[in-house]
Amino acid sequence: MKEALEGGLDGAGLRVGLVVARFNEFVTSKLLDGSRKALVDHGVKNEDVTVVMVPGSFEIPLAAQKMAESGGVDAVVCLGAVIKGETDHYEHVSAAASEGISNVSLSTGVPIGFGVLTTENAEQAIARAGGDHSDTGYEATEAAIEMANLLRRLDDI
Ligand code: INI
Repeated sequence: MKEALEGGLDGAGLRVGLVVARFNEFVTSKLLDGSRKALVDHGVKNEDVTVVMVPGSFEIPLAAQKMAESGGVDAVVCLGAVIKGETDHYEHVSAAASEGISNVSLSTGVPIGFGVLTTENAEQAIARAGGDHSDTGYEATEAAIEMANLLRRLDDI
């Protein structure tokens, strides 16, 4: 059996697009901080990063699709925070975001890091945005880098 292929986390030369929701900005700004840290840690150059802001998580898929279709990015990272306590259409917004983002990735072939938090309350969201639980912005960005590298390797098999 051949060795398993993995993408790895070398971001040198990768062009990355970030789509960030302004809704719940007190969380999404922290997700963006985590994402930027991952990009720096893994060698993605500042000039290779394009950031776009959208009103809320519902709007993320369309902006991600446009970016992915542009041919100008190797990977996209989507960052948003859908907090249950604050809306009765939580299910609709979170489903539209997650299904939409997944569909964009599959239909365009561009890897997308999924950094949209869906939580019961603001405390949980903060904890997962670089607080004491996890750093979803950082992790979603690493996933996007790894998948972009893996797809390049899969072109050669
Ligand atoms: N958008 C979010 O990103 N998070 C939320 O928690 C949220 N809530 O609570 O409603 C939210 N709503 C806005 C939505 O994403 C759209 O921007 C809006 O419906 C306009 O299309």
